[in-house]
Amino acid sequence: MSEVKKLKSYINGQFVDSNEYFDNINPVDGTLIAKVSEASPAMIEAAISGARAALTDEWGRLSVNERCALLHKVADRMAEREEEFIAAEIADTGKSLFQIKTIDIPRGTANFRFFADLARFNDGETFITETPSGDKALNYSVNKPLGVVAVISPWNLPLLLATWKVAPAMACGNSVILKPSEETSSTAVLLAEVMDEVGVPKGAFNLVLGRGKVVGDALTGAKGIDAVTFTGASNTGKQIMKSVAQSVKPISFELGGKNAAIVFADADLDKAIKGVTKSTFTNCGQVCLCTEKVFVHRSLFDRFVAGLKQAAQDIKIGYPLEKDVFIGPLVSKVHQQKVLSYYQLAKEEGATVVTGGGVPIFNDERDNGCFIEPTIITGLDDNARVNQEEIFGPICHISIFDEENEVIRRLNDTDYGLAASIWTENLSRAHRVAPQLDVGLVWVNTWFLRDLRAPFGGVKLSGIGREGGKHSLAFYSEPMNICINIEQA
Ligand code: NAD
Ligand code: 6OD
Repeated sequence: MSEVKKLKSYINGQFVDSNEYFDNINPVDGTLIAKVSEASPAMIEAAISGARAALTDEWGRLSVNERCALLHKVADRMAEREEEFIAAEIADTGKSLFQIKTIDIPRGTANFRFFADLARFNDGETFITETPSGDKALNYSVNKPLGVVAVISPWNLPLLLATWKVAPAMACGNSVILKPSEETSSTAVLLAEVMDEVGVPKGAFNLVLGRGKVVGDALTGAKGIDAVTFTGASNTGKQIMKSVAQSVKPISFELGGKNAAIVFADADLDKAIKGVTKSTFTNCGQVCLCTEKVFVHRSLFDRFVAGLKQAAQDIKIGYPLEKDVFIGPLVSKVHQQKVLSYYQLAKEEGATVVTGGGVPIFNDERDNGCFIEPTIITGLDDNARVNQEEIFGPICHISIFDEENEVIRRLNDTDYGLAASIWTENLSRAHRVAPQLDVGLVWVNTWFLRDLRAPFGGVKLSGIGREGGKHSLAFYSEPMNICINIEQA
């Protein structure tokens, strides 16, 4: 029997084992993938002091060009080891090979290339000031790193969302301590190996593995952490906010969503059905941007429901490497139970189940996994819990609307505000409606089409701050003003 793999933290240039482990389980069939060594308090301390020292050691002395060239080497090595990243992400999440190959892993690599190029242009401002005495002054700003940045990332797009923060933070000259989700440590360990292989100076990138309530909480409250950047659930965000309040650290929060799609009477129906299928069921509904509520104009309602039902029933669920599989399992048994509890709640709240609502039976080892049926429901009020709380699974509720103003009001009537999508062939309507939606991001006749330069983030319970392009640089660096008196002859 081969020995079970052990996943270790990477601290100040060394892989370190705490000898305290928890299991990393494959959600496809419930088998053990690896044992994860949970970082001890002493290891967290060592990561912080290593990261602090790096700010003035070799890492801190690199020029922006040298730093960014190194980050390109990270991307190059990730690309060389792409097959290993793909296999690791598949094992941890059970996602389809198609999704991992087209979204998760290439975006992980692209994040390093993009921010390495962009950070070279993180220029400051200059002002010539005329003083009351008749002298002049030159005011200019230099962008300095924040210091040691704690990056806490979720399990749904593990490599993509970790690198979305690690890459700009490092490009701006910070040293980083990454705490990935306990469900998905594998690609983070590969990333640490890559950092080591390409010669990233010790302490610049650290990885601490472990559970959120243990390692994550210890990290956010620790002295020596200068900023916290977090992607995850809104409730976790509330806890982190309390933890960082004592030391008033800067925070960047990408949190949960309860995103809606609107299908107007002038939509291209086939396009809308295809788009909402993608936005509801991609990654088994485990993208913060996924649609969980659909408002359809009365004139299209019956045809839309029938079309989406057919599309949901046509989705192939199965093994990650199986041909034409669109969705795999949910990430864990705990998450499967959570989503199933919402399927049950929907019935208790009086929903009509159009399709799905349970767990698929395979009669093989996948019955030990975390699969769930794509589900469509109708008939609930907007204020039903199922229509207000984030489920994070492959389910949407479809309801009827009549008027443009009515649907804008109903879409905005939620505590969340991450993303929305609008389906219409009327250009004026698209431009008129989009800015009235209380969200950070609106897609028109598309979904999850990303430009890394564009601002990304939510309002209300969906987050604080923006990432993407210059917004990431603005968070991960701080302008310092230098004012020079210029005496006039
Ligand atoms: P989660 O909040 O449970 O965990 C996210 C990370 O936080 C993990 O690394 C976890 O270990 C850590 N954590 C948990 N408790 C902590 C604590 N008390 N202190 C510090 N760290 C702690 O979220 P999840 O279940 O991994 O991910 C799903 C959630 O993330 C959904 O709500 C989803 O909408 C949200 N999400 C949002 C975005 C976005 O960009 N807005 C992107 C992806 C996921
Ligand atoms: O594409 C991105 O940059 C991004 N942050 C996606 C987030 C997806 C949430 O699950």
